[in-house]
Amino acid sequence: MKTLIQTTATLSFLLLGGTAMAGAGHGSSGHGSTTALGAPGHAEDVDREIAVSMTEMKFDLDSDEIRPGETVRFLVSNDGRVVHEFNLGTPESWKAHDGEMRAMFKKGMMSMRKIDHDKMMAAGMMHDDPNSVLLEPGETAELIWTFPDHAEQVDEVAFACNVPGHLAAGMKGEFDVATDAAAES
Ligand SMILES: [Cu+2]
Repeated sequence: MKTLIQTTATLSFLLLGGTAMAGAGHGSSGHGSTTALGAPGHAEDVDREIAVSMTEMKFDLDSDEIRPGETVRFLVSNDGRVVHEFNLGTPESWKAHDGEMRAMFKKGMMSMRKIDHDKMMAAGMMHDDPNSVLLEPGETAELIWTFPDHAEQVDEVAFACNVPGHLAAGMKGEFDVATDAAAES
C-alpha cells in the first residue's frame, strides 16, 4: 500500500488526483486502489466534530475514532506557544512536505511564533493545502475532511505537525477505525 505514495508531490496533489480518478468512474473494487486518504469535505456533509488541541509537542483530540466514509469537521486550536500544524497524511507525505516547511523557515515566511502570510503568498506558497492547517499560538481554524470508505484506508490516515523538529519530537498521532458497534454513542 505504502509504495503507492512514493512521490515528491504534495499530498494535496495526490488527493486531488485521487478524487479526479474517482470522479472519472474509478470503481471501488476494494483492492489495489487505496492511494486516496480521503478528500476535502463539504460543510453540509459534516457528520461529526472533533476538537484538536495542539501544544508542545502533542495533539489532544476529543475523539480519535473515525468511521469509514464519514465527514469530520476538525476544530483545531493552537494552545501552545509556538507555531504548529495539523496535517492529515502519512509518513511518506510528511517526508515530501518537510522540505517545503524548512524552506519556509529559511526564507523567513515563518518563525517559531509567527506566520508571514504575505511573504508566503509573494513566493507562491499559500500553504492552503486542504489536508492541513498551520496556526500561530492562539489561533483556531477548521478543517473538513471526508474519510475513505474502507476501514483499511482509514487506517492509513494519520496526523502530524511538520514544523521543523516537531514530528521528530513526537508530534503526531493515529486514528482508530470505529466499527458501527463501537461508535454508537
Ligand atoms: Cu508543532
